[in-house]
Amino acid sequence: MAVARPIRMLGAACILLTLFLIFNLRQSSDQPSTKLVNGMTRDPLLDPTGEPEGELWRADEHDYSPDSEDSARTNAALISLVRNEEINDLLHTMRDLERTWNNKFNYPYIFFNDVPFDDNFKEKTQAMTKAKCHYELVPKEHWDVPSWISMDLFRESAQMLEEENIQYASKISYHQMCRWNSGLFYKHPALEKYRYYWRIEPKVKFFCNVDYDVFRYMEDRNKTYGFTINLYDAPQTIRQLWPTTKKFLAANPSYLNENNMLDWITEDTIRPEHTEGANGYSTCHFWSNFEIGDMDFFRGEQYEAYFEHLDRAGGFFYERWGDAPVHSLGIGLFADSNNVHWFRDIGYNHIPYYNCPNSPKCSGCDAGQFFAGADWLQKEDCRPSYFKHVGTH
Ligand SMILES: Nc1nc2c(ncn2[C@@H]2O[C@H](COP(=O)(O)OP(=O)(O)OP(=O)(O)O)[C@@H](O)[C@H]2O)c(=O)[nH]1
Ligand SMILES: [Mg+2]
Repeated sequence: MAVARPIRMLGAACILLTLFLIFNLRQSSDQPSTKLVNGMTRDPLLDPTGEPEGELWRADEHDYSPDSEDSARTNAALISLVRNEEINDLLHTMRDLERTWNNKFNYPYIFFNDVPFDDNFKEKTQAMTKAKCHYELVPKEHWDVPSWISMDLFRESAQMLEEENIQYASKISYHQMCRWNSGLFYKHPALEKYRYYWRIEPKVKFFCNVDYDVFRYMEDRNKTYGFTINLYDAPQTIRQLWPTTKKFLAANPSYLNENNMLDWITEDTIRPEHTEGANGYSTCHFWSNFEIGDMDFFRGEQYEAYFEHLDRAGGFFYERWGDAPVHSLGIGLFADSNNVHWFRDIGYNHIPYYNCPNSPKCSGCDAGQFFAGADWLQKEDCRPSYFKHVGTH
């Protein structure tokens, strides 16, 4: 059967258009983007990046051997809440971290789980490092849904969030994980003797050789918290977090640090719909799958009372409050912003975002790359607001 010429032309045009779209889609997902968004005029990650200034502790100048009784390590550990099934993804993380940093410093790893670790997990993780690995069960009273939470209300709220396409809304363990990371991990007896932690997750990547002891850096400079990536959150998951926080602040005005980050927390011009959706909170947060922190801060009066207040309010279950916005609000309100540090020199990726500095010590990422994947991810970058209101330190 003959096909009319205009139809043939139309068919050919459709094929060409499809090929064009596929080509463009591939280009946008293959190529890292360094576009400037959200009011940023230049990305400091493109500036040549070296080590922080001042004295640094190095493995060739001090004793960092794994079994030394009298090593230069400070009281710090690498920690991860992880499942047995995630062993292979965790090994990738460990391989990267060992290669770029810990094979020099040999800080211990402490793994946490709500069920016992199996032998396979223990053997394979210990085989990745000269440092000591410890395997800990999360106490039941830290993991169980608290008695004041109504499961009926949880199911109803989760259903509503599901309808808004909020990932993991009905997955109770996700809520438990967020709550544990928010206010319980540092209460685990295995962490009692430690002050600093570096949190790692399965399947994250590290790109840059770091040749100084980052825990000693935290201690020597009196740093409270270190991050790599600064992001917007989904407002639907934290609608009541800021109103609940404001009530806490009204009842405890003296807890607010004089040098707080309120301007960053309440910024409302860059993505006004986010600030509005979260009832006054910009949703900007430190992405907590990477964090290096001082547990003395979290164990302190202000943060402890704040967590207790949030926990009682129920938003870890009735909404989907993440540990990232909760830590970020705690740090942003009660810590001195001079003591928060952007580890720009630690090249890092948790899908889909990156922190990739311009440094000969890095390989495997492109300087300034913020995301890999669809273009819209770029606007999730909250660093422009952070740099403006807090700084690039
Ligand atoms: N043991 C244990 N670990 C968990 C559980 N839920 C989450 N985790 C760990 O907690 C961390 C965060 O969980 P993820 O599922 O990666 O959460 P996420 O990063 O928000 O989500 P993704 O973007 O899918 O990675 C990871 O290290 C997980 O291995 C759990 O129920 N039990
Ligand atoms: Mg994750």
